[in-house]
Amino acid sequence: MAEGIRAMWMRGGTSKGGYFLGDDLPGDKASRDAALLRIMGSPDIRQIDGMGGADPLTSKVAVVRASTRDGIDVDYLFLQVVVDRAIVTDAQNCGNILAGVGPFAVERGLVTAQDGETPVTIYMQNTGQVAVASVQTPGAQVTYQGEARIDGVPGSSAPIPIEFRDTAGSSCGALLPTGNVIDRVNGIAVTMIDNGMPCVVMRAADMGIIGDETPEQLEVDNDLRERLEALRLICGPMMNLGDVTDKTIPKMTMVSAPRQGGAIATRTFIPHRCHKTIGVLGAVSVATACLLKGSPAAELATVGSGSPRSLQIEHPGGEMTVVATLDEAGTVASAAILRTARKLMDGVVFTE
Ligand code: NQM
Repeated sequence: MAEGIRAMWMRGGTSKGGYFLGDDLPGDKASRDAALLRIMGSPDIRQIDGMGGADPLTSKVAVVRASTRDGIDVDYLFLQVVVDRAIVTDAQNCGNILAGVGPFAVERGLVTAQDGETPVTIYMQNTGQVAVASVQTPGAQVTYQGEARIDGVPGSSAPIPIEFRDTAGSSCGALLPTGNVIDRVNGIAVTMIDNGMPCVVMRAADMGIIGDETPEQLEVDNDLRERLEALRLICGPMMNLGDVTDKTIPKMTMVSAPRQGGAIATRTFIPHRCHKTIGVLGAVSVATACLLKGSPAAELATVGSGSPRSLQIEHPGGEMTVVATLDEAGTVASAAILRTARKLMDGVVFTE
C-alpha cells in the first residue's frame, strides 16, 4: 500500500487547505506540484477525486519549515492549486491560510509554546515579508476554542491577531507600480495597488454593477467577467507582474459606498471566481487605496481620522476590519487584522 504524505487540514480565516511540513513533500518542484494536484483532485471543477472543495478558497496549500533567518520562527510558502487547470502557483500570498500557520508550527513542534499566548514570527516566502501571529496556548497547548468571531465563518474560535509590516510593493516592487493613484485602462479609472496583494481597484458603477450583488449573481454575468479579465490582462504587465494569463493575481476589486457603516463596500474577483468575503492582504490593499487622496476608492470611502485607524472593509459575507497605522505622510506603515483557525484533520493524504 502507498505510504501517503503527512498533512494537516485546517480552516485558516475564511479559507481552507492542506498544511505540510516542507520535508514531508517531494523535494523537486515538478514532483511536488504533481502530488498536490493529485491530492486536491485538480484539474476538475468538482475536484471529486481529491481533497479540494471545488472553490479557489478551499484549494490551498501551506508549506511550512523552521526558519534559518534571524528573528524568524518559520518560513511559509503559499501555493494555490487551481481548481479547473493543472496549475500550482506561488505567484500570490494568502493571509487567510496564514492564520493556520502559527498553530500548525506549534503543533508540529517548530515553535515552543508558552503558557498563555505564543507569538509566531512568519517569513512569507511568496512576497519576502514578515507577519507576526499570536496563538492562544493556555497550559502551553494550542487551543482553537474561543470567543472571536470573523464574518464568513459560523460560530466563534480562539483569536489569532496578525500584524503585517512593510507589505508595500510585495509582488509589484512598489505600492503604486505605475507611479499613479489613477490610471485609465479600457476607459475605466483604476488604482493599481500592492500593499501585500496586487489589486486593481475600480468603481463598481464604472463596471455597470451596483456593488451589493451576491457573488453568485456576479459570477453568472459573463459580460462582466470578460471585461474584468480583459482589464486584468492589461493591468498585470503594467503592475510588473508580467503575463498574468496563468496567474491568480492581480485581484479585481469593485468598490462602492459602504452600506453597513464601514469604510467601503467591495466585490472581488480572485480573479475568475467572486470571493465570498475578501482576502486578508486584499483587504489591506483596498484599505490602503481608500486612504489615497483622489483615488476612485477614496472618493467613495468613509475613512475617519487618526492613527492607528480601523477601516471596516465590507464584503459579501459582512466585513473585515483592517487596523492601519499611518506614517506622517498618511500612508499605511503597518496593518493588523483578526483571524481564527481550526484544525480539522491530522493524518496522511494519498497520491496514488
Ligand atoms: O488576500 C483569496 C483568501 C484569499 C487570499 C484570494 C487572502 C489574502 O481569502 O491575503 O487571504 O484572494 O485568492 O484566502
